[in-house]
Amino acid sequence: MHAAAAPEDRVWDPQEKLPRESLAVLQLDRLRATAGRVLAAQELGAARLAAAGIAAAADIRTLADLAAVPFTTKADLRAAYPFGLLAVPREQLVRVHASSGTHGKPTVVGYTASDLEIWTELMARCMTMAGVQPGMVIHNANTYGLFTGGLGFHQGGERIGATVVPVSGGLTGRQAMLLRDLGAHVLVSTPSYALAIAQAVSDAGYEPADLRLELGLFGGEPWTEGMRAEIERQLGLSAVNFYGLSEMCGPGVAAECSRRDGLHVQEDHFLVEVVDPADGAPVPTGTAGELVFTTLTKEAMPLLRYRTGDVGTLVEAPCDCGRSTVRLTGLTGRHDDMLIVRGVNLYPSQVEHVLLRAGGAAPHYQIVVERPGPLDEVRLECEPADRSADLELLRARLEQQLQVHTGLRITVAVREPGTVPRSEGKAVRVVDRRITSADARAARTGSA
Ligand code: DLL
Repeated sequence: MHAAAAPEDRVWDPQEKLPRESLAVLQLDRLRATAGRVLAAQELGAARLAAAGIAAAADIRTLADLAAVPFTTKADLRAAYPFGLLAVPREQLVRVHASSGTHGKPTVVGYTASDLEIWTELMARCMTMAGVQPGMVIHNANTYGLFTGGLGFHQGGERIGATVVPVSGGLTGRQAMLLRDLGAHVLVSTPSYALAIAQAVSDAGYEPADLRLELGLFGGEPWTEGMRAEIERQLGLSAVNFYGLSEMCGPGVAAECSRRDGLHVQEDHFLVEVVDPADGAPVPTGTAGELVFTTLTKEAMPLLRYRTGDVGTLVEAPCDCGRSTVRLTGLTGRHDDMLIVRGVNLYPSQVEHVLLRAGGAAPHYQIVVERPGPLDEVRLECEPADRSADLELLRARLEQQLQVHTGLRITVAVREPGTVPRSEGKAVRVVDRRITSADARAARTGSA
């Protein structure tokens, strides 16, 4: 057993509770230092600062001055691939990672020794906040490699003084065996891979009670409350949400405390804004919009007002846990994951929500979009929770509830259990065949 101290009372770094006035002073100080580094060594950032009339760090008088600086975008990172946004000589990098990059080249990010140290501390903070304690066994099933989810949690776990098992992703049957044999208290993975592991645990004939799991640290992709409940039920643990992106550091940008009521943003290292994705204008606090981050301590690749494409909402009300940082809620997905089907906006997470609330369906799904004729058609491929279920009834119920909750007619195909593709990392939720079907039509009519 572990020390009796209530995990929710443990804080890794007293700075997490800094009064907001002191936090603002620290942020301004760090923003100026960042601007100084950018002006000296990052051409693109320097041009963006110049566009806002900032020629020297001292020209930044208040945090609000940042609002005049043009955004940095994923396209800027692609154009600078691989090392064009470094603010230090390449030789000072001790590590590179990369974002998953579903379209074309990945986004490469670099770390100086100081960047790695700060990232490790942020992970120790967030993992402590989630309830990880020294001595716990952490089974890390995030992929080790360019993905920040592997090494990020590894570093944080070691820093706390936990025992890290670097299993990485894949060989899912073996994951179940190791979870049991090594007595893991903490599982780290993407939420979708946690379900694949849960399946392997059950296939191996283990019950959750045969495992010692207490906590699951999940992130890297959007997941709904329904998914959280399902993972908690299947694995007998308490599931905690972690958010982050390689461009900032990886995981460690925001995570939930024991209240599980929004993810605390590590604001002494990242300035967060929420803007209207259409025009970039700030939205009122409490309104959903696109998350924009500015790094405050990064040396290798500082980024000013980086547009993440992620949708979220900020909560400023103080949290019972005593941390002073703002919280992030409503992480429903990337703005560009939103499908526009017959003029209606559809996020995969809306479909997940309905699927898991309807009852009777397993938490594995894929959304297929096609354009067989003039109109888009959407099909939800899913599986029954129980082999003996009335599949026709399940299909009809899901179709009816999807229509009510999304306003779209979505056909449902209830497949044989085990046939919907499983992920070993980030799940592919949408298969968009519209482009290829249009290309195919064009090819058939000779107009390609
Ligand atoms: O996914 C970092 C990470 C790893 C975070 C493990 C948490 C846990 P990237 O591969 O660069 O980095 O992908 C970042 O993943 O912009 C979001 O679109 C999405 N994402 C990450 N965490 C969440 C989450 C890592 N908790 C991109 N909820 C981000 C929703 C998330 N989306």
